[in-house]
This record gives sequence, structure tokens and C-alpha cells, in this order.
Amino acid sequence: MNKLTSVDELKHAALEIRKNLLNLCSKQTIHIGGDLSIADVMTVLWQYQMNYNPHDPLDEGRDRFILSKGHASAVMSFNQAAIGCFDSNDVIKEYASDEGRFSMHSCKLINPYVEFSTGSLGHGFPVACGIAAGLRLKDNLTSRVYVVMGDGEQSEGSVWEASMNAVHYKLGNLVAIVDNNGLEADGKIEDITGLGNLADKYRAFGFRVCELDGNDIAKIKNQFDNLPSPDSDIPTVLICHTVKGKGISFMENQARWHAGKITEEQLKLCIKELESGAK
Ligand SMILES: Cc1ncc(C[n+]2csc(CCOP(=O)(O)OP(=O)(O)O)c2C)c(N)n1
Repeated sequence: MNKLTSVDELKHAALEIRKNLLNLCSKQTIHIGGDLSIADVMTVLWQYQMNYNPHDPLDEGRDRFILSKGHASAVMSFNQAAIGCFDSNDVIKEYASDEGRFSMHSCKLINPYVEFSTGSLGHGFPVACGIAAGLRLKDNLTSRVYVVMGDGEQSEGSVWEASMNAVHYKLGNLVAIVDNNGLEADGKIEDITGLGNLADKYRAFGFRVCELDGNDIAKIKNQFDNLPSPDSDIPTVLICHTVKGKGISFMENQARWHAGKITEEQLKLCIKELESGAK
């Protein structure tokens, strides 16, 4: 497919992703809260930013994407569908079925467009760092590695071991993205394992740190447009301030909607709310 280039096109694309997510959520339980919070970033990443050819998913020159918060597999699958990896109706039909290509957590064994299977928090980010280091060893100085983590995921020690290594190995080809929605599965991050000032923490480790509204398409696009060159020496982290459940008023900022299923009646209300918000 042709890449989307304008903010308006990307806003429309993000609306379509949200509609697909809610539709799927009316069929079965998905991790809807964290899918919706990161939907705008994922849309700009997959439909504008990444160098990725769905007809050649193993092309050496591709950008790599790791969904470290692997439970948000639905928002990734719908973005892959949007760029032509498969049909979005396939995602709705096959998601979490025994024979399907799409599971509750991102799985490489059944979906060939998944770079690395994830779901156990704290694993994807270290792997992304390893892939970024490996690209350097292979003299690939043009590909980037993008990795999306949750803010609850930041309490995994492996995130900080990997951060030290990312800086030590000068992985300027690494772009870490934190979905900073303030909620975990059961409650507020600050009540479970408070993160303090996350930007200062990454800065102290030696990252280039950018903070932004992660539900603002224009701001997200702008951050991607201004990334340092992939052959540079300092890894980037984008701390994206987002709203869990973004776009659906009864889900926003509610830990109860970390995962769940909606009724057909609720689906109609959700679609109406999304469409009225888009005007
Ligand atoms: C190692 C590990 N521990 C626990 C879980 C169960 N779990 C799944 S999602 C989740 C909450 C994650 O919160 P966050 O990273 O903030 O994700 P988001 O709110 O963006 O969905 C937890 C604890 C897991 N998947 N992996």
C-alpha cells in the first residue's frame, strides 16, 4: 500500500483502527484499554513511519518492530492489516481461535509478520536491544528497531538492564516507546510501583528522551520526523502520555477496562461516540 502522509489521513486511519478494535471487542475479550491508548502511536508507526514491506517481511533492510507489551496484539494486527499483510476481517474472524493467526499475545509462530513473540512483560525490550546491536554487527546502518512498552512494564528489572546495554552499545538505531497511560491491569501505576520521573530515569541512563501527547497524531508524526539518523550513537525513548481506553468515555482511565468484552448495544454507542469525536 501507499504510505499515508498527512495528519488528516492518519487521524482517519486511527479512527478505523479504533472501530476495528471495538468491533473485535464485541465478539470477545481483548486488552482494549491498552490497545486504545497506543492506537494513535501504532497507526503513525505502521502506516507512516516504518520501512516495512508486507510482501517481503524478511527483507534485511526493513525496520523491526517489537511489541513488548504483547497483550496489545489486536492493535498491532489491525495495523498490519491496514498496510496489506492480511484482511482486517481475518483478524476479527480468527483472533484467539484455535486455528487462527492472531492470539491474545503477539505470536510469531502463527503470524509471520510478528518479529518476536511477546506477552511476558519485560522480555521484548531486551530482545529489541539485542536485535539493534545485531544490525550494527551486520553493518546495517539504515534500519531502526522500534519497541513499544507499557508503563506498568517499567517495573520489570530487565527493562533497566537492557537500557544500560542500549546506551553502552550506542544503539542510536533503537527507538523505545513507552505507553504512559498511568494504569496497569489492576490499578494505578503510582499505587503499585510508582515510576517517579520516568523521563529523568531514562536521561540518567543516557537516552535521548522526548515526552509527548501520545494521542495527538500531529505530535507523534513530528517526533518520528525528527528522529536522529539510525547510524547515530544515542538510543531514543519516546515517553507517550496517553489515556487508557482513549476515545470511549466509559473506558477512559478505568482499570476495569484493561481487558474486557462489550455488548452489541455498547458497540453501537462506541461507534457513535468515535464518529462524533472525529467531526
Ligand atoms: C512478567 C509478566 N507479569 C505479569 C503479566 C500480567 N499482565 C498482563 S498486562 C499487565 C499490566 C501491564 O500494564 P502496562 O504495562 O501499563 O500495560 P497497559 O496498561 O499499557 O496495557 C500485567 C501485569 C505479564 N503479562 N507478564
